[in-house]
Order: sequence, then C-alpha cells, then structure tokens
Amino acid sequence: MTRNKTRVLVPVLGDQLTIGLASLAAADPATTIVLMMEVADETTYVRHHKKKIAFLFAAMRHHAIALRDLGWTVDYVAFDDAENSGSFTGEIARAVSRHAPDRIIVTEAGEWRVRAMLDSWETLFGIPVDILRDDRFLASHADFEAWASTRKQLTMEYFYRAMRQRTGLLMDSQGKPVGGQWNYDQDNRKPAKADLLMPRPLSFAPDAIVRDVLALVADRFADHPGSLEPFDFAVTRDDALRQQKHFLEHALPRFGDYQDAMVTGEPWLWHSILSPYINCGLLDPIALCHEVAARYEAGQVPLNCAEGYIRQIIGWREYMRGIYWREGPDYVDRNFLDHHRNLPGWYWTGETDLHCLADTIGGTLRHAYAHHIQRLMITGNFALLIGADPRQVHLWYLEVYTDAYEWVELPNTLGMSQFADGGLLGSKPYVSSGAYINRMSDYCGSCRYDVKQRTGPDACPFNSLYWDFLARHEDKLARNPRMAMPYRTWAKTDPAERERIRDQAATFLASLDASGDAGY
Ligand code: FAD
Ligand code: DLZ
Ligand code: SF4
Repeated sequence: MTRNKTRVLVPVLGDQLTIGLASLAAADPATTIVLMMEVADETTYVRHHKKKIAFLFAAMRHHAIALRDLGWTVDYVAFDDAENSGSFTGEIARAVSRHAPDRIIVTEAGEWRVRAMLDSWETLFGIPVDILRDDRFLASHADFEAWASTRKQLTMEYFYRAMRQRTGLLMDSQGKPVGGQWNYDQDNRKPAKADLLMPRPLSFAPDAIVRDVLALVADRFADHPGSLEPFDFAVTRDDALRQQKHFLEHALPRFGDYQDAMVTGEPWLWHSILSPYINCGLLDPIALCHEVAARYEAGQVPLNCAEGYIRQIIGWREYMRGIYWREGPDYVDRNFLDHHRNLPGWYWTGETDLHCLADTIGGTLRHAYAHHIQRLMITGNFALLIGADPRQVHLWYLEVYTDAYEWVELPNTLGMSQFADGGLLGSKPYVSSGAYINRMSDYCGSCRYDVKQRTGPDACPFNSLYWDFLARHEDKLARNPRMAMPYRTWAKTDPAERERIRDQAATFLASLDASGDAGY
C-alpha cells in the first residue's frame, strides 16, 4: 500500500503542555499523531515529590483532552499501560512501530539529559527528526550567546534591560524605562506580619482525573518525599488562568513590597504561585508580563510591584535558562568551595529545632512549594553555611518543588544559592547570620535558639556558622569587594571570641555528622 501524505509523530513532553507549542504549530492535525507518555524514568531520575508527579500526570491527561477537543489525534501512554517501556526513547520506538511515521517533529527538550535522547532518535529510528526551538522563551540559545559573548561579567540586570527593550514592557515612547529607573528593588525589602487579609491562592477541588492520579501516585510512589494531600493545584489551562487572574487582582499590588518577607505558617504571602503552571506550559509567561504591565498602566498596581514581577520572569527566568544551556552538561559538577558534607536527613522530614528550617521544609513537604526567599535564605543559606555537597543540594531542590526542572533549578541552586560556580551568576555568596532572618521574618520569636547570641548552648546556629564559613573560605572570598565589610568585621573581632565562635560552629557541624542522618 502506498501513502501519499507524510505521516508525522509529535511527542509532547510533560513540560510542553502548550496548545501553540512550536512542534504542534509546525504540524497538520490531519496527518499527525501526538504522543504523550507517562514514563517511569521521568518519575524516578530523582525521587520527585508525590505532589509534583500527581500534578504533572493530571495536567498531562487534561492536556490530551484539550488537544483532542481541538482536533488532534493523541496517542496517550498511561503509567500503568501494560506495554509501557518506562522511557521516552522506548515509547518513541513503540510509537514508531504502531504508526510508521515518516518524520518526527519535536520541540527542544528542557534539559541536557533529555536533549541527548532527542538527538539519538534520528539514528535510532532511521527517520528525520526536526527539533524546533522552544519559542515560549524570549531568548533563543543563540540570542543568549550573542548577549553573553560580548560581556566580561554576565550580570543579570543588563540582560534584563535588553529583554525590556526587546519586549517594550514598561518602556516609554522614548525607549526609556517607565518611571526613569530600570529597577525598584530598593522599595521591595519590607518585612510582613501574619495578617488575616493576606491573599491565599485559589484551591481547586480534585476532579475524577485528579482522583485517579492521586490513587496511582499513592500506590506507586509511596516512598517519594512529601504529602500528596491536600491536592488543590489547578491542572487545566482554564484553572491556571483563574489563579493568574486571582494573583493579578489580590497579590500583585503588594508583591514587590513583601517579596523578601517570611512569616511562620504562611507559605504563600504575596507571591503568585504560578511557577508550576508557567514551567509546564499551561501559562504563557510573556502574556502574563503584558497583563502585569497593563495593570500598572491602568493605575491598578504600583510600579515597584509591576517592575519587580516582570523582572523575575523576563529577567531572572530567561537568564537562568541562558546560563544553564551556555554552561553545558558539566555545570552540575562545579564545586568551587569544595563542599562535601551530606545534606541532613531532616531536609526530608522537617524535624529540626531550627524553627526557620522546620517551617520552610515543613511547608515544602506539604505543598511542594516554598517562596524564593525561603529557598535562598533558609534552606539554601543553611546548606551553604554547613558546606553541603552542592550536587546533593541540587538533587534535593529538583525533587521537592513542583516547579523544578533542571534548566531553571540548577543555576538557581548550584550557582545563585551555593556559589558552586565561583560567582558566575552571583557576585557574592548568599550567606547570612540569624540577624537577616530575624529582620525579614517572625521565625526567631518562636525558636528555641536565641538569634542574638553567637556562642553558648542557646546561640542561633546560623551565627557561628556564618562567621566560620567566612573564616574557612578566606582564601577564596576575602578579595571579593562585596565581602570586604564582613571580613573587616571578622578581622576586628577579638581573637578569643573568634576562637569561641569557630569552636561553636565545629561542635554544631560535628553533631550533624555524628547523627549519621544523611539524606543521600
Ligand atoms: P513569584 O515570587 O511569584 O515570582 C514570579 C515568577 O518569576 C515565578 O513564577 C518564576 O517563574 C519567576 N522567577 C522568580 N524568581 C526566579 C528565579 N530566580 N529563577 C527563575 N525564575 C524566577 N524557580 C523555578 O521555577 N523552578 C525551580 O526549580 C527553582 N529552583 C530554585 C532553587 C533555589 C535554590 C532558588 C533560590 C530559587 C529557585 N527558583 C526556582 C526561583 C524561585 O524561587 C521560584 O521561581 C519561585 O519561588 C516560584 O514561586 P512563585 O511562582 O510564587 O514566584
Ligand atoms: C517531571 C516529569 C515527570 C515526573 N514525569 C513525566 C512523564 O511521565 N512524562 C513526561 O513527558 N514528562 C514528565 N516529566 C517532565 C519531564 O521530565 C520533562 O519534560 C523533561 O525534563 C524535559 O526536558
Ligand atoms: Fe532560625 Fe536562628 Fe532564628 Fe532560630 S534563631 S529561627 S535558627 S535564625
């Protein structure tokens, strides 16, 4: 039998849940089979939080329905399908024999591991494979390279300005930033108090698809971290758009002011809680930024909030992706500070008497979410101060957050948070003593430790660990101009007090090691 039409296979991966995905835009529904696959390898290459797997499977199943409603033929391989091979490549092989496509069209993968798979398909299956640029991002790999190759320092702020100019977001008719400044971060450092009027993200009741997935995950991933219930994520584009609208109306007007605040038992504050939806493709980040700018222009949102939010997306998010692909697959091996301590096992239980860590990790295990400053200045800060192995820290972050995909998680963790790349994307390590945590949160008031003390049985561990970190890494950090002030303070500290501080830190670190409580 002869066929006169080219038959196309379009695999749609779990973070490609976008109706207008490049590979779909390039294909004709009449001659295309869309392949979606729930595969064991993707669920276990790290032990993802149960909620993350449930979210993605439910969102994938709903997306398959949405595509079918639009006229696409979708071949959906469910996790428990008897013949499921458990890997992307295994499923492409089976789909090739089921559908005999003449060509595969796929949107580029989000990480090196999966990119290597896509690159192997043409040879393995003997048919052309078109790998298309992921146009859900503003900057292509070539765009980022063109920007980065002309710079000595890859400062995010300058990349962000280029993206503002390119998109016209918050730019005036003269091509200048609206309000005369590029960045209003100086207005964004306010602590917050528990407040009954705080916005809460919307809660979406599980439908039949979600209930099926929850039963599957409870049964098959019982040994993965985190709680599965309550499960109230949006799992469709319409519901994700409802959460987006809810954020724009209720939280964005104070987003900037309280961006760095932390409050016990309040995991959300004025954050958008949109990253799971943006990163899997249900929401369009650039359209979202245009909505934010429109609300500023309509006088509904102050400039510092609109600018701060847009910067996170067209600045930080795009920049992190650029760094990830530019630095290559070996980026994950960097360990500038030569850190090798195991991450404590209580990162998976939250059972610690350091209250700030217990609250952040507890929230993480319950919700598969923590906001940025908790990730950076609580769990990240502590891991860096104790000298935890950056690869272990990276794996933990990749496991526990619903929004975690390597392209965005790795540069944030290894680079920004752990300084393991030696300052490629952060001009100094994000370390602090308890004083910063006390200023930006209400944690210390209900902690068994005293944030004002550096030594003694009740002293906050962050204090001695902070100074010990500086002392341990003097050869690598003391010449950094942004570290000059703390090193001057350390140099002026009475030598006997310095010794007491370092003994205090050594005792704390020894107790961590002696507990034998390692997560990996
Ligand atoms: P909001 O505070 O409402 O911010 C708005 C949006 O801006 C986010 O949804 C996100 O898309 C974007 N954004 C903000 N900061 C960053 C950033 N530093 N890098 C990239 N995008 C940013 N973000 C992830 O999406 N996935 C990760 O795996 C991830 N891992 C992180 C690990 C560490 C150690 C740190 C310090 C940060 C990490 N981040 C990660 C960045 C940030 O913490 C999350 O994007 C944010 O907490 C998501 O919650 P939100 O949607 O409420 O964000
Ligand atoms: C994260 C994840 C998980 C847990 N499971 C799947 C899956 O079963 N099928 C799938 O297509 N994608 C999954 N993903 C997301 C992929 O890991 C993600 O698409 C790749 O990281 C992209 O490079
Ligand atoms: Fe965290 Fe120290 Fe404050 Fe306790 S006292 S909450 S350990 S910073």
